[in-house]
Amino acid sequence: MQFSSDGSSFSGFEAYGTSKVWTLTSGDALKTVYVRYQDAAGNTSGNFTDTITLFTGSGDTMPPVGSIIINGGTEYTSTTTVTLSLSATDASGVAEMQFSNNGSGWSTAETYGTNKVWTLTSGDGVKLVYVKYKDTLNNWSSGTTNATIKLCATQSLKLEKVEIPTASVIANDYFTLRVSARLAGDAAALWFDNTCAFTLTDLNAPAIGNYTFSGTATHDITHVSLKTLGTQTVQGNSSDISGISGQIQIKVYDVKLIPKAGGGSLQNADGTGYQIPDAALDMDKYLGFEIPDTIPALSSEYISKDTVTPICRSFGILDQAVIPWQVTDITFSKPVVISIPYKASEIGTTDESSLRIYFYNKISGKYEIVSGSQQVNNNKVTCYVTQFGIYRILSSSVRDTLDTVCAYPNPFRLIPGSGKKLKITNLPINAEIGIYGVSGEKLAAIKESEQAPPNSGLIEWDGKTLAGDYAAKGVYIYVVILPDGSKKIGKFALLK
Ligand SMILES: [Ca+2]
Repeated sequence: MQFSSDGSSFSGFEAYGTSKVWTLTSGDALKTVYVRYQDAAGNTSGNFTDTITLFTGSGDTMPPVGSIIINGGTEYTSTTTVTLSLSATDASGVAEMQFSNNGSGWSTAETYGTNKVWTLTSGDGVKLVYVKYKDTLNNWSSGTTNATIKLCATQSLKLEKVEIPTASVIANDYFTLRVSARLAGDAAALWFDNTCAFTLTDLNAPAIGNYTFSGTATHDITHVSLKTLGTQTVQGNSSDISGISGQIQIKVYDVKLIPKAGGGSLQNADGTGYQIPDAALDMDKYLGFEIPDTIPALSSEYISKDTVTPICRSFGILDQAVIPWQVTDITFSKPVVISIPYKASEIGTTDESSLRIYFYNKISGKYEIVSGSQQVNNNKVTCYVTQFGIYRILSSSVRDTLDTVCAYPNPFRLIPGSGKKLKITNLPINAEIGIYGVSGEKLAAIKESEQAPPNSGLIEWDGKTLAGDYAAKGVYIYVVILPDGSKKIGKFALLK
């Protein structure tokens, strides 16, 4: 037989016996002893082994070396229950482990393993978990091995406008937006450590930059402003933990102090605007506009058609002394200009040139088309008015081409006193017509914008000449002329 401490370097063969004094290698550790046997014919066996731990109190004094990972290394946990992943090595083998939340008070030693469910101390913040490992020779590591995780029970963000009124603002006015982390049930969090990003429905407003919370759970963002009329939403989202978010809705008004002398103008980022000439006011006034929360419904207005979504503005004196703010009507001593914008999504397939501004008559409860010429360009409609109140864009029956213009009835039977009129319809904006005899004499000149109601794409002729007499029977020519010079000529017969 022969012996070895490492399985490769063996002692010389000696006579077989049932016991043998053998010297282990030095150093406290788990030791293995190898033996091989040979029969009389010289055949040698494989290795046979046994182990024994050498502990002399000297030798292996090195504690295990190890590591700890909390919840697979994620940055945040929303609960105090976490899973620890453990790893340690030691020359003598790793035997036990202990844990601590503070590095001084330790859990009862337990058999070494690679997983452990552990409870953090309560209260949001950065949490440390410490581990100590012990080898088979009772050498404990020092307990400085630790890992961190952020305990964050925040479920949502709360966004508030600090200044009163909390849900209204004037376009371009600065306000302070308070962002706070909230626990379940909207309770205020005491600690928050996240980066938050903000989005606004008001695409004209300045962007709000990211903010990184690092401990405190409330932050005031100053100098925030909105620009576009209507109810705008500011949304905050945590970039670190998905699902932590919050939003606020703020209604944007616009207003300006307009002096009696000289007048003035205001235009919002959305295109809504007014121009007040000199001396249209009896005194200096804060004139403004808003998108009303409740838009009066359409009843049976004459030749009008609704847009896909209501396009409405309330113009008036803005009273900020009451909450919610009030926009009150005002009458001017001379015409002022108003403009109302529209978006493609608001009008759908409606012919843009048919869009007109209507005034909401609060007494009759009906919309009345604003008389006089109206301009439609650059996605807004502009007209003259003599009072502020609720105005709305509707589609009238005016057309954008001369192709469908027609006169009826044809023949037109003129019966003086009957009230029957020749109608020329499907007219474009600001059309004018002339009616001529076949020899070229002019019988009538009529502007569509001066008809009652105007801006309806319709001109009516009562059969009277410029001299005030009824026209004689015969064939007549009508010529439709547009401001750009384009013309359409048609004929009709007049009977008596
Ligand atoms: Ca050791």
